[in-house]
Amino acid sequence: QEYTALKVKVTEWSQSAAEFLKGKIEDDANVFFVPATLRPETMYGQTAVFLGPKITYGVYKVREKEYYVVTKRAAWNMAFQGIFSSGEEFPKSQDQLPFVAEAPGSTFVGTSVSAPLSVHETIKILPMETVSATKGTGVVTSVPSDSPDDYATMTDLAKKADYYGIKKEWAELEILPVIDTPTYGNLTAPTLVKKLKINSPKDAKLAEAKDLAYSEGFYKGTMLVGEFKGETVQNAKDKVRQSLIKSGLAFAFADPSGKVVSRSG
Ligand code: ZZB
Repeated sequence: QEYTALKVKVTEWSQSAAEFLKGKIEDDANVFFVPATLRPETMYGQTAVFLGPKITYGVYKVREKEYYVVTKRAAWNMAFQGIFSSGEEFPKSQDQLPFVAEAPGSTFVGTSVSAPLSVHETIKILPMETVSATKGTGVVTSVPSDSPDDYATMTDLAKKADYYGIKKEWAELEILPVIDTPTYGNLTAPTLVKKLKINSPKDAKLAEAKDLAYSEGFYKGTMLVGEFKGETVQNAKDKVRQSLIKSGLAFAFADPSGKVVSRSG
């Protein structure tokens, strides 16, 4: 599975993350959460970055004063793809990774980050219970306009903010239309979630909603924002990806053990 790995930069740590990282990285270092996405053309609509609250994330040193936060499994895959310039190029074991520290996702919740292309200047790290530890990087960028899972999770987070230990407004950023489609309009995910009467992030119908959103968006979608506004998603997808990679805001990342089925991505 070939993903686009996006460099989402930390602008302000949550209190628990700041305490945890104290003395472990330089004060002037750049730290990035790195979500893996199959939908680079939707990055304009990012409203949060999700971590599994109970999943363990590592902080890895990429080069001088630059760190990535991902699962150990993803760091191991990155090492073999030559993404780290520090550490062993072909590590023989996981202890040769350029590892600095590790903590559960919950430690980072509330951290402010700046996500490439997002219309929102900064967004928050938020918890998502359905993140898979064994897919991509374990970091997921939230695009509630076009991802039914993300819309269902954002809705739930806003509804039960106290329970999740977050501020309600962190989960209530404006949802901007990114892609227009003939069947579901310009907010595909909210439309599908309502149509299929999905009311929980764990609803089994989300799998169907995701399949419908993927194919409608890819085969029939048109860009409503950004550099390739007016173009079909089929045309714009790779252009957005290449533009992000060229500007150093993203890189190609393969997940060798991911599903092999092609998903129009
Ligand atoms: C942004 C985005 C925007 C995504 C969208 C989807 C959609 P798949 O299809 O099952 O292979 N993702 C990535 N890693 C994880 C993880 N560890 N746990 C849970 N979800 C994860 O999954 C690929 C998509 O699932 C990725 O693309 C990512 O969300 C999420 F508008 O990135 B996507 C209709 C989907 N729309």
